Amino acid sequence: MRNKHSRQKRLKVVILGEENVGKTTLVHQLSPGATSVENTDSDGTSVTVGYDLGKIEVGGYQLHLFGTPGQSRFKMTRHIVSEGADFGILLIDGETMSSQGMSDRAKGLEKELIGRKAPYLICINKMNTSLFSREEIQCKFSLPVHFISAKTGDGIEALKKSLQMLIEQHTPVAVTV
Ligand SMILES: Nc1nc2c(ncn2[C@@H]2O[C@H](COP(=O)(O)OP(=O)(O)O)[C@@H](O)[C@H]2O)c(=O)[nH]1
Ligand SMILES: [Mg+2]
Repeated sequence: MRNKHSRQKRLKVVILGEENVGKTTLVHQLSPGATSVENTDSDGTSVTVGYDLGKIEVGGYQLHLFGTPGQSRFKMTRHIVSEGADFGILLIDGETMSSQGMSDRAKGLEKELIGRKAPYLICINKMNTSLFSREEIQCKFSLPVHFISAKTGDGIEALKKSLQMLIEQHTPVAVTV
């Protein structure tokens, strides 16, 4: 049986974002042994229809990472996969960002994290191929954002440190009685 202490150290982190922003790539970059439930579309592209599942250790916490499907038609699956999330990562595509910043769909996903009371980080992916500067992107957001490339691994170590800080801010220290 797991004790109180070990239960507190296991945390569920969900990764939300529209399709094609790089959620699956991020889970596999963070957790090289990750696995994904995917389908291959008629044009040969892989689409997450279930979830991506990875596991990493950050600052003594065991994080179970769940990448969610982005398409509206998989909303129900996303809700099931996100159930009980302790923390979240909202992933945004830094390549296709519009002048308004976050799309309405991304804002909807952010509301889902807020509704679940899951503290979250906003990550801008594909910075290796984005035509926008960090300053141009940051000024579209009210919160500080993280810049990464899930593909090349740029910014991933900094992301892990920020996750650790977020967790430490929101996770009570285990008390042994
Ligand atoms: N240029 C670039 N492409 C990326 C990056 N991360 C992911 N991709 C590509 O974006 C596409 C969608 O990635 P995927 O992880 O399947 O997105 P998901 O639908 O959000 O799970 C794939 O072709 C990835 O190779 C990145 O950091 N830079
Ligand atoms: Mg995916």
